[in-house]
Amino acid sequence: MSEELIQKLLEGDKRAIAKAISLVENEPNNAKQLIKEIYPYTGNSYVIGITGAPGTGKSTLIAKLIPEFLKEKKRVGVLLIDPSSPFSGGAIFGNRIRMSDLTNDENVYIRSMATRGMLGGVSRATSDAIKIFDASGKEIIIIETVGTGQVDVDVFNKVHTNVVITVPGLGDYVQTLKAGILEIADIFVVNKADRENADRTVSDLEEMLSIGPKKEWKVPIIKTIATEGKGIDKLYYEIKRHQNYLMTSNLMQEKQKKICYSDLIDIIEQGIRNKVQDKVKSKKFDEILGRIISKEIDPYSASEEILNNGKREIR
Ligand SMILES: Nc1nc2c(ncn2[C@@H]2O[C@H](COP(=O)(O)OP(=O)(O)OP(=O)(O)O)[C@@H](O)[C@H]2O)c(=O)[nH]1
Ligand SMILES: [Mg+2]
Repeated sequence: MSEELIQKLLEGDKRAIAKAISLVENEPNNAKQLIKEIYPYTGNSYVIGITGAPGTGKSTLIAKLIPEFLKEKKRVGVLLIDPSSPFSGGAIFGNRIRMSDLTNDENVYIRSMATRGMLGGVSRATSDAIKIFDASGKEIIIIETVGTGQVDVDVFNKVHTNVVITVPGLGDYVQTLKAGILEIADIFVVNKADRENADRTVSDLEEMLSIGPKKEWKVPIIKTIATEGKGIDKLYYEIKRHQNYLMTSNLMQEKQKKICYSDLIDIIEQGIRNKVQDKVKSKKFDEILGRIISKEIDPYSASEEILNNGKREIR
């Protein structure tokens, strides 16, 4: 990316943001250089995760939540991480539709990221996109992800406030995610509260939360009807309250440290994985593979030979 484009990105230019995120999606190596250059300009955003099973109403809810931030003159970036799973193939389209009213607002930037076939890993791309939004001056960043464990984006390691959405009748879903979901939720939303059994879902959640270890932050459970904009004010209030809670304790620094930690580990892991790929593509690898097949060498010794650049491990 040219100096000029970086300058534009820092000024919040939508086209520059779009280019930068495309770089992250398609050319991870060039994106690396970009992130290095913009990193000093990051650190001013508040990041909110909206996680939930497909179709629970995440996009509808986000579309209703954005205006609340706009009222406060905040600039908002939204990243929709579209699952690659076949059963929610229509997600990109649905997400766009639900937010189409907002895309023309100069203070809102909405971007989907398709995870299918992405080079360099979804987790990396997500962290990089957050940095791009951050450097471009978005004070609020909202990340929509499907929390089914299918798309392995541990988004809760990248956000300040994680909102987990469920709907009435998704009891089994909540059950299966039980342990994990309790750990990662800062706020629970029971959306589609116009449906039967919403109160039952709330009390099920309450019960689950009461079993878990007591924490200083009591996870609120909010009922919403996203399609009608009901309960959005409460959700907005709780997000603010959680932000305030982090800010007024030293938890914000802890959170920041956790985010940087997982980011760094992620980058190191990706680097090692790339190195493995390089090794696999080498001629030497093919040759050693042949030797394993013909029993000339066992796979452990072979891997030692590869990792030590041809030398056997000496004991
Ligand atoms: N009855 C009812 N329907 C809702 C509510 N909120 C959203 N929906 C509907 O649920 C469907 C899915 O909504 P989305 O906002 O696309 O859900 P999502 O979680 O973003 O879906 P994916 O991105 O595909 O995972 C749409 O048809 C919405 O109109 C609600 O509170 N009540
Ligand atoms: Mg959606």
